[in-house]
Amino acid sequence: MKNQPFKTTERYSLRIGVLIAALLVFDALVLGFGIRRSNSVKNPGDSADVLTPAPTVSATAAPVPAPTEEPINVYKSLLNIPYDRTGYEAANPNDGFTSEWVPSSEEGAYVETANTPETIVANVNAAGSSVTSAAVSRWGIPFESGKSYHIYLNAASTLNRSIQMRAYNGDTGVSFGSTLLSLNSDLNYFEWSFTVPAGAGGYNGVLSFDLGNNGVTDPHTVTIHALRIIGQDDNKAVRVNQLGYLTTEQKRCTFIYSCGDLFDVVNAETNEIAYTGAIVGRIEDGYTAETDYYGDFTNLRFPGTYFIRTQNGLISQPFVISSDPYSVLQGSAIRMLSYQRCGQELTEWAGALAHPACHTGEANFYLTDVMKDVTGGWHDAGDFGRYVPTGTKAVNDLMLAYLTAPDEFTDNIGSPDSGNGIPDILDEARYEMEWLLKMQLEDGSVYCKATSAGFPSDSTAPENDTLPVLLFAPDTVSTADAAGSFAIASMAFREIDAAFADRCLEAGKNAERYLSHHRDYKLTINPPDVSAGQYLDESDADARFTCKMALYAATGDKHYAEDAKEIYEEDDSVINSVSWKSNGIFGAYLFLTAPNAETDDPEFYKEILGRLKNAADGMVSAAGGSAYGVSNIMYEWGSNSFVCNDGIVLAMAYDVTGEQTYLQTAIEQLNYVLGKNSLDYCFVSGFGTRSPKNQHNRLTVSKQTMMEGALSGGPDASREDDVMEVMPGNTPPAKMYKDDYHSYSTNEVAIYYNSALIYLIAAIE
Ligand code: 9MR
Ligand code: 9MR
Ligand code: ZN
Repeated sequence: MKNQPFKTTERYSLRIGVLIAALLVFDALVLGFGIRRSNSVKNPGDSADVLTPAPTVSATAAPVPAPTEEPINVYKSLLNIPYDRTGYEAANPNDGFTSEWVPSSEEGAYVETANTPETIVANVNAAGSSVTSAAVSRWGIPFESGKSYHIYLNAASTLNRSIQMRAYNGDTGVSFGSTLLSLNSDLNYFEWSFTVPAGAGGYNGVLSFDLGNNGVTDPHTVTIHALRIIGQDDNKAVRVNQLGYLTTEQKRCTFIYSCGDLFDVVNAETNEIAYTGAIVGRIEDGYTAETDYYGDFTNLRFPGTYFIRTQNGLISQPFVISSDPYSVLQGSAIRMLSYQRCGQELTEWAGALAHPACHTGEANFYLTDVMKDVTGGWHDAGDFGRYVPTGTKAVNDLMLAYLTAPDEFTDNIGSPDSGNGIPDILDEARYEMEWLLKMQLEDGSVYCKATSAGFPSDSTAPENDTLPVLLFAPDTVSTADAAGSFAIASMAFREIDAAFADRCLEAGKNAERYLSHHRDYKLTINPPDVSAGQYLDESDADARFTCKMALYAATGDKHYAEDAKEIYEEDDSVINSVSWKSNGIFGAYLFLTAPNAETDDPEFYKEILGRLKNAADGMVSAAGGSAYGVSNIMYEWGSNSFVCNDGIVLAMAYDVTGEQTYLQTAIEQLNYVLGKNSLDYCFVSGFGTRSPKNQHNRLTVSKQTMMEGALSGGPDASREDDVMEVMPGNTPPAKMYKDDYHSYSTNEVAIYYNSALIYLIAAIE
């Protein structure tokens, strides 16, 4: 006998023992390779016509298959989890397959199971007194009132017998129907449908195979193979990146409760099953209050549009597998910054968001007579403020993204400067840099922000905002932040515009000189009569460190690196993360990628490399403990930006070390914001199947339209606006989000949220 189990000519002579042996052989053969199903293997849920020669059961008995029929539809699904699980297993001791098909015995019966994800193997050792004395059943299947369900399976028994298949409500016991299957030692195909009566359904449905005494009492083995329960096609219990996955990289989905023993990746166009994997890794996730599982389909590398469907029929949003799933998003995310431009007319390119130039007058240095032109730059977020700590973070993300992956950026994203021969990402960065240069004083210091004294009403259009723009006092935080950006700009623009690069470098050196004469931390905060936004950064050490490292990278002048070393030796926590608050990792990365750093100071180089790896390792381990592979555990204001910022750190660690785990974990961070999260939400407006439409942004509210490509702040458990105040008391942290423009603590847009997303995409693609 050949070890090809599913050949037509042999199908009726195939004995169960051989089948199992063959499955194991095939398992071993495919382990480590993706399984692409042949065209002849159809998804039973959608292509019942190709399931010939299915010996279908009517209510009572299985018809005998006609001998002329095509190959029996034995589902060739196999346990296949061939991915590198390093880094996940350590943090997740529950990883691994647990069958949810459990045996039960009473009235003298005794049944045991030995299941794999694709096959239920039940040894009926004692049959008891009736057919229901022994059973293998699955609880917790959503069988909803009025809906029809279709069961597909192959089954066999070592002794000829009939078994009973039965569906019922596990809470009330109300039956939805039953059918008998006549089994023999051949693996035969069956299908059965039932409809849940009105009012009888529920989420704790049960499908049971009754294996007790039905005339046969000798010990025997019943095998149920390739079982699928279809009929939940509107029940989204599987979370995916709604944009899609890169062909060559890790691909994972999360199941928000127990959805069966296996999942299929279904081709959305042909309805064929392209891949089958096991559902593994049960985890109690405190942030979502879910019991989650995950699936891995990394080895499916055929481009296409797919969705996930589990053994119990629960599905995901559609997604693509492609070598280029994020480039449209990338362009749109950059264009979002163009929409945020202040002091410039937004012309036709901006569509419904077009508006005359705003905030064009001179700004007044608060409580003085000084007037200054600081027009330009981006509106920070949903307000019109322009803040140095966040403007610098945003522009750094853009310039570093460009420096890391210059070839990825085009000049045709449809932003105002497209087609000028310069990559649009640099045009956008320059718009902010020109503003930042205006924010600098002669002594090198930098005003901390240009805002009105309070926020205008939510529906104020930018061009109609008449509140005077005020400048607030320079401080060391903003000066150090700006110095870093000036130095980075001198590198990013070097080849495109050397004169501009020189201007930026001079500004950076000037700011750095100011800082060396002002060594004490100083932060400007809102005076009592000012209620504008503010960014309360409690330390300037990270910014000072990064400014020195950026100048070192830009000039090669060793004394900057020596200064940075001094700052680091005084407080090594400067290397920690990237955000508007803390940007030491930018400094570390600039040092580690500077041409001579390793030879200039090998010891220090090692030290800094170790710090960066430490930070990234912490994120990898946190991600391993998350059902969504997400490292962030702070569901606070701007949480989606924390996720992207972690992705940046991981991507930088990958860039410097080449360690795959860092890249994989970075990808998981992107997956999270694009839909693989508990809310089944792609947090970028205009992308994915479910995404925000009512973001907090005065521009979109005033124009009564939406803006594409903007990342929402995301869940914030601290209830910091009226909408969140009234969220139900038991809402878990990761679900504290609402697509409501009044929810500025969860649904506001911001330049530094988007920029982090832009960097992350650039680093991954
Ligand atoms: O629109 C403002 C937003 O940009 C800020 O993030 C937020 C917190 O500073 O404040 C928003 O403005 C609100 C103000 O603080 C209180 N009145 C309602 C305003 C918006 O609805
Ligand atoms: O991101 C800021 C958050 O950490 C603060 O808790 C919040 C309240 O002050 O302000 C956030 O920043 C907002 C800023 O004040 C004004 N522009 C929009 C910012 C993002 O919502
Ligand atoms: Zn403006």
